[in-house]
Amino acid sequence: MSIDPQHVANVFAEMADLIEIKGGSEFRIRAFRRVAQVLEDLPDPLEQMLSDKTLQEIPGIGKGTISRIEEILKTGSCADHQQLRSELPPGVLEMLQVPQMGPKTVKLVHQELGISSVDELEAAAHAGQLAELPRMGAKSQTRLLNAIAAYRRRRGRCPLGQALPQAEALAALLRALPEAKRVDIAGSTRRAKETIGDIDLLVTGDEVAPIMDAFVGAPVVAELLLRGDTKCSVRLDSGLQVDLRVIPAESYGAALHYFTGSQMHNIAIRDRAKRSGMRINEYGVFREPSGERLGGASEEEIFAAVGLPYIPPELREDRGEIEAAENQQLPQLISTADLRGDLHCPVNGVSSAELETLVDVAIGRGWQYLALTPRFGVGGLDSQAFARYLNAAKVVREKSQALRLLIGAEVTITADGQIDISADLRQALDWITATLDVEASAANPTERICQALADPSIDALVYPTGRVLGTSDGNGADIEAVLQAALANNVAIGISGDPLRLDLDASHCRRARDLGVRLLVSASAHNAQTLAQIDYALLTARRGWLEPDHVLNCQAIEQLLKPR
Ligand code: DGT
Ligand code: CA
Ligand code: CA
Repeated sequence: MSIDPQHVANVFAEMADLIEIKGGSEFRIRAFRRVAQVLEDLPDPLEQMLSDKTLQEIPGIGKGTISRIEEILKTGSCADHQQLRSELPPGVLEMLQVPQMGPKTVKLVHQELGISSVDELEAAAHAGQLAELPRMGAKSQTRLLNAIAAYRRRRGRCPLGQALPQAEALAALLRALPEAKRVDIAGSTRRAKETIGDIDLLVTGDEVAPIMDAFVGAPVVAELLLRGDTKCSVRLDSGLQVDLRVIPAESYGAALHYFTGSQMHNIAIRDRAKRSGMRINEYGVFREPSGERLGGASEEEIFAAVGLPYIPPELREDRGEIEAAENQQLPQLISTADLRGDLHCPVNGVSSAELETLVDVAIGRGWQYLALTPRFGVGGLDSQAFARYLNAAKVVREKSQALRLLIGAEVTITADGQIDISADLRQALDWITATLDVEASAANPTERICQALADPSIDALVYPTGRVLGTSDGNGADIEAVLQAALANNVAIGISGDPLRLDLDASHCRRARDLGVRLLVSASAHNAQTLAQIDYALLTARRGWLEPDHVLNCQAIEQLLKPR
């Protein structure tokens, strides 16, 4: 597998949290958090920056840090990390996974009440003990109980953007085997559901044993859960479970269709077959009652047997796709080749070198335009840094012949439904994306967003719900009202490919499509490396039935710029 800087960053962030809970050195806490931040925003691949020694030129990255990073890359952890983990009960770490439980609160409940697990935390909240702690209260106690419930619901499901790379790496490992004739990802991962329970892989090949041996022996496999004649299940280091099935070629299509699901879609297809005197299962299509085999080698044969065209996996939820197929009205789903650029790019680093790298990657994807939208104000660049960005971006724009660079910003919507940006700056920018700052937003999210959307200088609303998968349900705005306001004001709505957001989600994409709201498929990249996240936004758009016509960044640049 490729080197994942995010994992290394997570280890450093966790070490900082652990030190904070134990009450250790402020200096070390800050130092480790800084390293985590640096690793998340690397301008170049980590592997390369280690080998050409550019990593250690970044302030805050010393010799000790480099050797810790190397250790983490080799073993997944480092000695300090292991030591810190051993000093606290494991349940204390788990509490950090609960939304709203930062290290400060975990420390507070651990020290004051001796709470060492999520279960104990829940019991204490029910007993009203938390409300008596400093900085807590009855309200935060209720919020915490909701957060624990949300955590329990989501535990075990992994965001698509984290599961898909793991599925693809395993599929690549299997494809490299001479015995494997065909390998596919199935299940919810193939349907691009926003969270994944487990990964399902399908292989067909001449021999089962060598394929299973290679799978079980993969470096990322932590534990073998089950090994049968045709099925094998493992748990990965990441905690994800993977089911592998080895299928004979003649039933491969039937199995791929069956194990892609969804279950509701399968049931609807089987019922349809039954009505025509056929039986469909994971082994094939059969005439009833004779049992004569009619097909099953390809998925197309399954659909053809029930008189339907091929239905793309992202639509297979029994949410109208079978009727649409029957009426020859399946959407011509958007694909990578339809994208002409990205219009939401909240870059962190804004030096001309970083912007040039980004432009190069965008050109490499065949794009014609790119809107830079660093966050301005709250949680982003201050006026001075923004001025430096404007200068750097102009230099890069001058040089960029192959790609039209739009100089923009991501601005936050204030408590009174305004965007906090001067008239001069509005004039200077080609493109403005707005978002509600979730941290600061409690009251009237719907009104504030809708009011802001009436501002003619806003081109797009990004992170419309503000949700973070597994952490936060978001800003609480009434999304239907927001979509209506976007339609009325001709503002596009972003679909973020940020693996933890996928915001707007697929079902609201479909609603936006039906209303006629324009959408924007975006990587929401913070740097050149994360531009590839656009794939997750694209998959979400496909699950939302979107065609190129519904998506702003499938249009030519002349068609999408508003007059300023
Ligand atoms: P997940 O893993 O929870 O994210 O969702 P899936 O859809 O990947 O579900 P999974 O892994 O349990 O099973 C993969 C597919 O296999 C599922 O989408 C449909 C099919 N399948 C599994 N169990 C049944 C069943 O009892 N009946 C039918 N009709 N299909 C099933
Ligand atoms: Ca699955
Ligand atoms: Ca499964």
